[in-house]
Amino acid sequence: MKQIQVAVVMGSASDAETLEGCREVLAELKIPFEARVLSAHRTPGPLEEWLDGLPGRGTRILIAAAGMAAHLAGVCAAKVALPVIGVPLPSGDLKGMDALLSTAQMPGGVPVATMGIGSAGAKNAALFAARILALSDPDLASRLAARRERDTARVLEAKLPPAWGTP
Ligand code: RP5
Repeated sequence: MKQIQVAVVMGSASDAETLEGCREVLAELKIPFEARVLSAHRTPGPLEEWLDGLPGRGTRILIAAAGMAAHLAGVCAAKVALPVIGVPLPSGDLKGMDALLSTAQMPGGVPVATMGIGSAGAKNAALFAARILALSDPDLASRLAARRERDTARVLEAKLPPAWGTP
């Protein structure tokens, strides 16, 4: 069976677009991952089955992303003893504030590391997972350091429109 280091679960296929930055970072850093659509509310049985199989496949970190009354990350943290990173998504009338509170306000004893709402949170979830994995993987640590250097250079080399004058 394929070994995966990071498992990504989202509550709906409609979440995939917001999670694109997460996928890109995991792929760029060559972190083996798999992604599934499973919902704490709509598919609780299949979610539990999938979670049961993760530790046996080498999974070390779980990223769980959902919108609205987002219980997905919390349910994952309740069921498996892996670090769970939660990403609240901006679907529905409350634009992610509902998901942020549902994901972050966990009862003591069941930790979820909650990122910001939406695409920035999704990207950061993958980078946070990479930082944890890099603690015990020097090759990944080098790839991560190279990515940080590229990100730094991009900011420093960015040009403002001429109306702002030259520094
Ligand atoms: C949540 O409900 C999902 O994570 C999604 O963000 C939101 C809406 O889902 P769909 O109605 O688009 O399937 O459970």
